[in-house]
Amino acid sequence: NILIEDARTGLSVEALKRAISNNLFYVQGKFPEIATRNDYYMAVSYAVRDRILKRWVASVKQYLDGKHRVVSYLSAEYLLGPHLANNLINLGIYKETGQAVKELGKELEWLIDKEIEPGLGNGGLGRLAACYMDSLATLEVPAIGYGIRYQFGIFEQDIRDGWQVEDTDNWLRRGNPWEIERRELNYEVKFGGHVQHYTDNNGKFCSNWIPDLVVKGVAYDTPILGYDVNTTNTLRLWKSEAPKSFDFQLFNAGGYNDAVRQKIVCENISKVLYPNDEQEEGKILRLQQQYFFVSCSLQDMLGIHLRQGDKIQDFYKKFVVQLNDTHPAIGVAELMRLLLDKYQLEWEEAWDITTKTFAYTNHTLLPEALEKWDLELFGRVLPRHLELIYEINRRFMDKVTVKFYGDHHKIASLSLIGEGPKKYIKMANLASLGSFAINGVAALHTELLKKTVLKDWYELSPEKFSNKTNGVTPRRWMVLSNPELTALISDKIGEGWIKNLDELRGLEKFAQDQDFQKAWMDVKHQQKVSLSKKILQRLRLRVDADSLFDVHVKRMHEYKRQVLNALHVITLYNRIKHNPDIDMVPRTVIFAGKAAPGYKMAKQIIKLITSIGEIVNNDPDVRDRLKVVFYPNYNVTNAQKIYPAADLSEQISTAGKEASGTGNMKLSLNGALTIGTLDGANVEIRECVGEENFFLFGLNADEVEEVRVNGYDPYSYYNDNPDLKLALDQINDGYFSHLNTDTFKTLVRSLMFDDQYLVLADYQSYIDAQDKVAETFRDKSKWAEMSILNVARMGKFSSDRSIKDYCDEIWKVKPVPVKLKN
Ligand code: 26Y
Repeated sequence: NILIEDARTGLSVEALKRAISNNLFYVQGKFPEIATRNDYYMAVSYAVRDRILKRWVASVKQYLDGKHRVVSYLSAEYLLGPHLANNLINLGIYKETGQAVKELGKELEWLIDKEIEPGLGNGGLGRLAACYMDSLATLEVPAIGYGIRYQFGIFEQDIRDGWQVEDTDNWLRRGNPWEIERRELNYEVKFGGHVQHYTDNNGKFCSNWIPDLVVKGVAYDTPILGYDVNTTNTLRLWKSEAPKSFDFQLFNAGGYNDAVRQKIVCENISKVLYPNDEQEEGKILRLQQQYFFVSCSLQDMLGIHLRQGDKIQDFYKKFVVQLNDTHPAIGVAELMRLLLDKYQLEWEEAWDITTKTFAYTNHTLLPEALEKWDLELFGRVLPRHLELIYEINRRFMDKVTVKFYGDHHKIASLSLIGEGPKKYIKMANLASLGSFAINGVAALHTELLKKTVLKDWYELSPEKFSNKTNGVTPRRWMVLSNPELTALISDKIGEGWIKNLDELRGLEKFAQDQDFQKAWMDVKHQQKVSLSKKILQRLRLRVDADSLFDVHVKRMHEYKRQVLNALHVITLYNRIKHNPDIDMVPRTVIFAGKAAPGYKMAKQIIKLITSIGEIVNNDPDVRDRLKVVFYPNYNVTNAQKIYPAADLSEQISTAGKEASGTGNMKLSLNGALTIGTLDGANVEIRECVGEENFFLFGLNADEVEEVRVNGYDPYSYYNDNPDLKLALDQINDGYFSHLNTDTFKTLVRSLMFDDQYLVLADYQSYIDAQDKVAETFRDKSKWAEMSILNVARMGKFSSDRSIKDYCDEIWKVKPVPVKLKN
């Protein structure tokens, strides 16, 4: 018995080796002589999955049989990153597997690099969902993540002639060993059509939704294993298909072509991730995607609940549903529909259950990112939900009108329906009304939410509001991506920090230790050499690993102010041109990030950066003092290579615009010092690491507001600052674009005459802070000390801490340890 168990799921090198060989032969029908790199990758992954599966089964049994509350995380995006290495770390068999693969004549790293990452998200919000799934499992909290199995994730970015070009992300092309297709687990989702109303035999009002399209959602499960625990939660992603019965009907009626067309319409729903981040588009397909996955997920939860023989009324005791922004907010109306129309509850009871089920996280203050649906369009896709939203709103407005009698402005602002030339549905209001808890993602963000976007909701229900500052998982963002730093830290303070990040504090006492400083900077240097090699390979550009690695990586967006950084680069360049022998700290400025394909300005900013790079990198006067890199296709895989090599982390958004940021945390945890504004979680990072270890600059959120109120005039900053004027004139006159003055025309105009994000207002302050960075970097020992202290004090920013806060204060759930029975 024990022997069999061992052969299949044992963790020794021997057992792993046999498992990999067995997989290669019995699953893939390959033998070493003909097996490809991908075959080996698959074999290792299946061997690892076998070991996760028994933990998964144990977890599911333990908490779906029991009386534990389960956290249900609803998110349209999961930016997971590659699975193999992460699972090896969480299982604790990285070394053993490396050895096993070696004995089979291959290199584990070579296989790990073969994995195509699932890029089922845009940026911060999607990556946060992935970090939270890791922490939920690690903290042994029963949880299920629900989302969409996009056939194409976030596009791949290539740079041609300095411009971004997009390519489709066919991430499933070599198969996906981490998911299990569950054909038997599927639900029907209705779209369009109309609603019939009638009174049944008991005199009860009933509604019958007759759709004009029915889609089937099929579950694909991916196990999410925690670190150093047995707990393995489920990420359940829905794929859309045509229901068999439906095309059959059409087919019988002689409509073969219609049936085929219908099939394509159905499959289109989960076809592709929308690549917009923080820019609402209002596309019908996107609404269909949202409703599709939310409906499948709620049907699934209700099924699980009722199968356990519990009363429908107790649904909220079994599941607490977290809404990752408003993208799944339609769930409020959908749960109402299911409770009313399917389970025949009365309105009050259904509303009571619904509002005890949902909690809502807001991730943005940008007005252009707030979801609104044209009411007419909405009614065409979801006629029954439109009725329900009207009724929810009617009852709500009745109360509000009494409470705020005469305050028409407030009443209009609270309404779920916006009026104007066209009526629209406000998803943030639906989410706020339908949830028992509302949170922002950093202290400043939550305060601003209460004062601006959700002000009226805060005044109506202050008890619903709380802050939950974001965090990141140290497993992926330190242990996996920076094994050298991990070893150095563990050597000093043991391995406890990996699960209890506050223990990093133990590093403080070594901050001035010369030997430790040297070892610390050696690790950093080694990482910079590695990244330099990648840059050479990818871009045929040589960079100096001794230079200051100045890193600005995130989605391209005007509010994130990559342009401000570009202006600094030009300023440094001009200093060299003005004084060719100038003694300055050599820098490598590294940018990376995708622009939404329809976001013209963001694309122009990429072109600006690559154009500056072309001039700077090829100017013999510059020598090795300045290099500009635009690293293409920023994704989780590339981020894991970039963060460890960073000396300086650029977090320079206009104050009040970045809800939290999480790249700021990842870079800092890898030893980079931050240059940043008082925005998002930067405020808290600075508080933790100490103001003396943070390069602060720029206006704060209040001052930004004040400047705007007093009438901001960017042109005067341009006129009054010769360095700034020179830089902008050069861009404008085609200095970086072969004298072509059209290339950056819109960009320069926007900066000089509009400058929504106050780039010009913060320019000088930024330059001064950068000069201070350079001066500090000259003192290697000082820099090392700051970097060590910085890491030592970052414990708060573990996603374990965030998840604990959610568990204690919102979800009211406790860990349920999973034991393996043999
Ligand atoms: C409505 C649609 C176009 C849309 C799609 C994606 C709107 C927003 C998004 C994504 C938003 C996002 O990623 N927000 C980021 O969330 C992070 C996690 O909380 C924050 O750290 C970050 O500041 C915020 O910009």
